[in-house]
Amino acid sequence: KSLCLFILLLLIISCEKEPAQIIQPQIIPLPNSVEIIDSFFTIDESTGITYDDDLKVSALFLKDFIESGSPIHLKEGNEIQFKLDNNLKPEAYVLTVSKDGMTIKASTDQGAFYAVQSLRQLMPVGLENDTFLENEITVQALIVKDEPQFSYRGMHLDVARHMFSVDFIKKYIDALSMLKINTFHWHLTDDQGWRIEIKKYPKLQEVSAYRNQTLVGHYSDQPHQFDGKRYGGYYTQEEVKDVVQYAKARFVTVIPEIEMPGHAQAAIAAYPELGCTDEPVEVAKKWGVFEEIYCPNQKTFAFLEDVLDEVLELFPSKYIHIGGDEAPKTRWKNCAHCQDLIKKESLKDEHHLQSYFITKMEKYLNSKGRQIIGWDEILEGGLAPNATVMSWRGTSGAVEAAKSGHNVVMTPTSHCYFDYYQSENEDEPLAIGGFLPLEKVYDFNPIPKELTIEESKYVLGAQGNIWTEYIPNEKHLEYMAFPRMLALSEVVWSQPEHKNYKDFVSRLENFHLRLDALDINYANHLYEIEG
Ligand code: TNX
Repeated sequence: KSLCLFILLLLIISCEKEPAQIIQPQIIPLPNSVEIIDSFFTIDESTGITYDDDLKVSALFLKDFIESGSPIHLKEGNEIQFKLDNNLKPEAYVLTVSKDGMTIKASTDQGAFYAVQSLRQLMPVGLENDTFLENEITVQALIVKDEPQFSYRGMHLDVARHMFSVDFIKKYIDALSMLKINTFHWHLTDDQGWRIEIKKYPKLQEVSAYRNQTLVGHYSDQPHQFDGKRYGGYYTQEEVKDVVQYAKARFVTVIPEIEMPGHAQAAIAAYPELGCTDEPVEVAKKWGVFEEIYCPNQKTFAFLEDVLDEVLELFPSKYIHIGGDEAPKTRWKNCAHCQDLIKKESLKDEHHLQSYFITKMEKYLNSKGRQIIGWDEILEGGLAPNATVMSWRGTSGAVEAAKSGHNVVMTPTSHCYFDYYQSENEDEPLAIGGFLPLEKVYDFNPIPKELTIEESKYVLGAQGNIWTEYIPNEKHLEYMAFPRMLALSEVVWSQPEHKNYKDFVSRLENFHLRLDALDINYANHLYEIEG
């Protein structure tokens, strides 16, 4: 018996010593360059970590990832080193793994953080959910040199049509940061709900945050159905601060969106004097575009400045999104005050009045050291002097803005609307319409072809948008976001000449295991690959 045990033991030992196979790295988004070395580094109890103080956040992120995901505890020592290298660009990194150790070089903590996100994908998925029970982690030896293509790499989330918990928002931010997406555009206000606590205006919490009926059904060609319940809620300022801090620790900037002058019915429901008619209105119960928009009067401007004062305290972002989209001018056409203002300011029409409105808010925000960003409708009637345009209705707005020297962020419905259907399967859950399969997202080139090389510098990057009219819960949201968000991460991070859909899909299939470990739902379609 003991002889048998001895032989078994020998077998086990000899198996362990068997040289491991080279593992092709499966990193998403695809790094700029990867050179594989025929060797491995083993992380175990004897492994030590050191870091330059400027790279502390990312070094501790890695330490925590290893320690909370496995039985291993890292010591102090030189096997894993985080070294400052000021020759590298701000978000760039060089990750070197050899048989003796690992070095992460970056000029910023953010760059080093991205090295850690790549490294994480070279380690077993069990580390993601604490199911890795071995005492050794084997990492493929290699050299990764990497930097992003675009500086603005964004994901948006509409919490007005449906609201999501703070814990879920954090989970969403975790996913963004894992994919090296650095901006979270938080769509906080709309006709169907106001979701951020503003202390000076308590009725925003009491009235604007709730609608009386939850609405399901199709956008236009099917009747709406109501379940008759009160729906809503809002994030307290403490919760907002918590989210912003959480994101900052993962190098994600949160840009808040406070919609104006349109998509404002929830606010007007609480404070009718902000509208042009003084008539009471309800928080919207249907999806769509509404005629109740802010009236360009003193009360509105004072209200919006007060709101923004509180918003600026909570969000340190350079950009504040002021919306600007889908603001029908019916009320302004029928309002004596608006018509007087048009005359007094020598404006041509209501579009120019909107431009006057936005420019006024821009001045206010500029005076506080911030920049505005708005949907491409802010081009109509003249763009505010320092505004950045978020181009959603195709790319012509982006072209116009870039040609006149304004920065743009690309979010065209054709490639960036993750509320659209992603397959033609009949059992696909009800969506707003549109069709945006994974491959189309992947093939997106954020630089419109009409721009010269010089003009294309105004394209800061791209963003995926998730409007939630038809996305009532977290699992459904994840299903819409994944895997399209992974394709987008490659659009904004990776060099276009290295992109290859077939290769992406094979890495994606591997990535499914990581999404499973992270308890992230995703659309697992059979992607047809031609050729
Ligand atoms: C248009 S995109 C909107 C949103 C809707 C979305 C649905 C934009 C600036 N406005 O209010 O939710 O379409 O896809």
